[in-house]
Amino acid sequence: MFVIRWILGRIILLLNFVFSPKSIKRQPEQQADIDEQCRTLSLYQYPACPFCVKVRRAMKRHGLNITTLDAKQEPHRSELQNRGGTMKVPCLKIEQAGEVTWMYESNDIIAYLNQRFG
Ligand SMILES: N[C@@H](CCC(=O)N[C@@H](CS)C(=O)NCC(=O)O)C(=O)O
Repeated sequence: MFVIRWILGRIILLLNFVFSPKSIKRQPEQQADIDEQCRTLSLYQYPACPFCVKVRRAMKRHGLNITTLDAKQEPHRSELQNRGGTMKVPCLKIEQAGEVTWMYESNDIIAYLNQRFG
């Protein structure tokens, strides 16, 4: 089972690499503004998880430089479990006006990114 999942994961990463979406091109000052906003976001994810790949592709399309954290590694694993509340990826951590929101579900995360940066 582990081997099959590992092979499937490599296939997903290969397809994602070959068919990588193009990033939107912005004026440097616009991109700098987006980059500043993205400093308050972090994506807890697994590299080969298909739901995480879907979110990372949306980030690439929108040209979002959001920090990605491997939720299999510490301290990210414990942070996600203890502060987010569930050990599930992808999860977008949103820090805004002193409040932290942990957004789960790839479709919800993509809808949020589309609405905020689309
Ligand atoms: N419906 C969720 C599915 C997410 C999901 O099933 N993620 C798996 C990894 S692919 C997970 O976090 N499983 C729990 C674990 O690995 O501990 C979404 O679209 O985000």
